[in-house]
Amino acid sequence: MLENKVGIIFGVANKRSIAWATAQALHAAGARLAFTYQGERLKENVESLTSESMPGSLLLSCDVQDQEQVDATFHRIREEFGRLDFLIHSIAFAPREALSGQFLDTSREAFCTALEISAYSLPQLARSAAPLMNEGGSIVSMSYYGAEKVVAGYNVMGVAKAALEASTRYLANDLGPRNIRVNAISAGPIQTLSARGVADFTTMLKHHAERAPLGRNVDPREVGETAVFLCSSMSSGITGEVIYVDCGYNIMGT
Ligand code: NAP
Ligand code: 1JT
Repeated sequence: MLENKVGIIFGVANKRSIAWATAQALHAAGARLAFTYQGERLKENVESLTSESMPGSLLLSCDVQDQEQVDATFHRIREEFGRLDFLIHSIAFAPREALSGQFLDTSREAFCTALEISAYSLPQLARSAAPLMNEGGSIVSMSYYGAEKVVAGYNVMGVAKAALEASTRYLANDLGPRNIRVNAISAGPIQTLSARGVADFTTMLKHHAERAPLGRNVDPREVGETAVFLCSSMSSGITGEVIYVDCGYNIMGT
């Protein structure tokens, strides 16, 4: 479905990352991929993951808080690929202390950091990617239900995801005339590095599975396959949307 397409994926930290499940699905669909990781610490992880199944992938270090690294990343993409068909944004961060207790107590610093890394990075990366998407393109980011409804403990990340989802709509409007589509996937809870250490995450997973119409939690592969759909021409009429891949959890009232 994605033969002859080239794309870049931000946010593989390890094999549990949603970005990795997405990369595997995109690769299986025939796409050529570039990966970015944050700092040398994660380089080995991404190298060992890609070396077996996707040799020849382009690996680049990129911290979105450093504009020079972002510029260098897209410079390399232009050199190596000459163009881009899709971009996967699968990055988020908030200081740990902001993800427990009350949202009321969020510090200015925690708020700004969470919004900068988790939301501002979407327009930031889209701005650099768009000039490479000469034949149209697709930009996909990862959101969560806490953007829309209060989920205890999600706190400032919920506010950041609300900004990410609104950014998706404004970017879709800006980039639509260039045939670049921008969508978000709202994934159900998945046990990843980010989720690890979140108090009561296991309880949350259980509650989610019990309440969801499908009676289970989402498999990261299902998120990846939805990303393939959003990057392919099968979704050519869809932009500015938030698509729930959560086993139906979000439709429930009581
Ligand atoms: P993950 O594997 O920990 O991925 C998060 C990624 O963000 C990591 O690769 C992390 O790198 C990267 N990142 C953080 N700060 C960065 C920066 N300044 N520059 C570049 N990259 C940075 O966790 P995940 O669960 O797969 O998260 C991926 C996305 O899915 C996030 O947007 C998350 O909010 C979203 N999501 C997750 C769930 C869930 O339940 N897990 C549900 C819905 C949506 P470092 O490890 O180096 O910080
Ligand atoms: C971050 C973290 C972003 C955890 C995340 C996230 N997006 C989804 N999750 C999983 C999650 C986390 C909480 C939650 C529900 C789901 C951790 C640190 C950095 C960014 O609360 C009910 C807290």
